Amino acid sequence: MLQNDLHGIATDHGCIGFGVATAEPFAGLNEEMTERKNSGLAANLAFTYRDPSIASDVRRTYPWAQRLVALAFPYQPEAGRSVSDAGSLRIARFADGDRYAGLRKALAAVAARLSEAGHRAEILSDDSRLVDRAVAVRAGIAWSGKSAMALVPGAGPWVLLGSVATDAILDGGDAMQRSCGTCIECIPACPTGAILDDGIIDVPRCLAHVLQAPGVIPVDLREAVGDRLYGCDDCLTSCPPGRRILETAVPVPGPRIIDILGSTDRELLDRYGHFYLPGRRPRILRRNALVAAGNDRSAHLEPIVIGYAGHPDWLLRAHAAWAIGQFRTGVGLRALEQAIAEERDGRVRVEIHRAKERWTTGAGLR
Ligand code: B12
Ligand code: SF4
Ligand code: SF4
Repeated sequence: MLQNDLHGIATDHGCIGFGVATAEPFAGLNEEMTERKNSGLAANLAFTYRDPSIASDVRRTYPWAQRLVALAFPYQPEAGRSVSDAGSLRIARFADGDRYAGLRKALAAVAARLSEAGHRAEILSDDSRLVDRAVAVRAGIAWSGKSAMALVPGAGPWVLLGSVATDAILDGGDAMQRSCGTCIECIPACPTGAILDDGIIDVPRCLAHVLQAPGVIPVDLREAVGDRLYGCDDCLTSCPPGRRILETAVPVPGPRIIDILGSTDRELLDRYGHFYLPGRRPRILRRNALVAAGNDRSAHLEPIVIGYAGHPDWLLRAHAAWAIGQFRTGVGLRALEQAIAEERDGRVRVEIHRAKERWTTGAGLR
């Protein structure tokens, strides 16, 4: 039977979750997303938020859709555990390599089997036209965690999601009835307090967003950025249903801050071109690494950070000024004084003045 074949294909391709959801619109989701957008909770996210009326109703894209075959693909323990070491950076595990590759293959194999049986089949995963977690929960393969993560028994939050829209009338299960119960571990684990309520994330404060958004990183979030280069896993690592699988993952050292700051754009794109980088420009990686350098404060980083005070890109000069202020050394103070004498960009001047204030308001030299 087709349904069993599809399940078998998904399992053979390493999926931990397989389920079928109806293709009805997700009641109330368009309004919910529009409300989050209007209240600022969704920051200025594009993706699904570009048009929530589409993302909440797959038939706006594929009017023939009857079912969504939902898959959950685990990426632990293969992705390893991040380690925090002086002078180095952490990358969220879903982004350290192409973790979607296995899921894409599984979705393609499911779609191929549906086509072979004479049905229409279109793959949707991390696509602006569908909210993947809503599909996974409706298909009965995940429950919705307080962290907003879709949690799958056996892997917790360490799964990537996708589905195949089809006109085949497959049997659907019920939405998963599990819940987080009394657990609240992800809420205090979030470094910026971005988890507001059951499944509601204050996106402007979520570091996964902050580190991929263009422009200036808000000053009040820079210390919370810590040693992150891209993404944030704290609400995943703190989540008990994912702990057992994470314990079997081996520690993976991250890149050195000095290497990121010392690499050319070409080298950064070769290594990290699979990240979401606005405009495909690696400047946000340098920006993030400057903030991490200011948090790290290892002495060997100060000269390269000071070098960035003269960078042609205003965004990098601005974050370099903040980072220099974090080192609080005499060399740094002199670098800021020289920078303010030459700086014409108002956005950078504000940062330099703020960094210099550290000395005049009593923070003093280290
Ligand atoms: C935009 C986006 C982000 C944004 C905003 C995330 C957010 N929580 O709102 C940012 C950049 C911050 C982000 C971060 C991350 N993301 Co992201 N992201 C997306 C994206 C592209 C769209 C999500 C979206 O539109 N959500 C809208 C909100 C409203 O829905 P939701 O919370 O996702 O789903 C629930 C609601 O829809 C609810 N629902 C359904 N109907 C209704 C009706 C009503 C009335 C209500 C109230 C609710 C409701 O049910 C769903 C399940 O609980 C999806 C891919 C996709 N196309 O779906 C990936 C996705 C959600 N991200 C993913 C990942 C891995 C991450 C990170 C872990 C990455 C990292 N390590 O840095 C973090 C986790 C942060 C977090 N705690 O959520 C995975 C999540 C896998 C999983 N197991 O849940 C997805 C599904 C990508 C994928 N295909 O695998 N992400
Ligand atoms: S990804 Fe990080 S910042 Fe965002 S909600 Fe989870 S713990 Fe908080
Ligand atoms: S940490 Fe606890 S409350 Fe948060 S998502 Fe995981 S199980 Fe749910």
